[in-house]
Amino acid sequence: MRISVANAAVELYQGDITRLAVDAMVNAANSRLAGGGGVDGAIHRAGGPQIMAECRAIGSCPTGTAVITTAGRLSARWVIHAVGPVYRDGTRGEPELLDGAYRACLQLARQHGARSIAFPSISTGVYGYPIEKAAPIALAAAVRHLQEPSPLERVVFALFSAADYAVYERVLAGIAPAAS
Ligand code: AR6
Repeated sequence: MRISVANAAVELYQGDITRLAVDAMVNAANSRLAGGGGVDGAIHRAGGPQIMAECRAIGSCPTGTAVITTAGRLSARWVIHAVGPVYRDGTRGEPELLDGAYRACLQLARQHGARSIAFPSISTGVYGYPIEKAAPIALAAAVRHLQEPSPLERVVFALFSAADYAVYERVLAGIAPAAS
């Protein structure tokens, strides 16, 4: 699925994010930038050791923010490591922190002149954020960003499972009329 926002597109893709060719690939990292499972493991495996070397040099990244490295062997120029919140009950600032992580990525992409970016569904795996609650935050952050001047022409959300894709599809269909 794809919708237009200003001169850009928001697209949904089902599958492994590391297979995409984009300027900026977002990783769902932890605040120690220590690597891990899920999409973090997949990105470091596919991209090779250069990415972890740069993460070590940066050191850490507070929850709700993001840092940028090069992308090793990936078909990308940069990896943006975003740290989403661990979900507890939704009253511990989780929505603001998740929105902050997406906004930080989009801002870094803008600062670096990226024309395309791919996001995984940050926090909705190991960190337990319910995807029905996370998808509107993710998509709204992208739409808001594209309504302001930005070099981004494509914002792709890579959803690993068909079930996750269906949730994003439903939410995106709901915001499409207001976005275009
Ligand atoms: N491509 C796209 N999406 C993927 C891929 C992939 N290759 N692999 C998994 N996903 P998670 P989090 C989906 O757990 O919840 C790590 O250990 C997955 O199905 O990767 O933010 C970090 O080091 C889910 O929908 O990230 C942190 O410690 C989504 O990506 C912690 O997990 C996010 O799941 C971060 O947890």
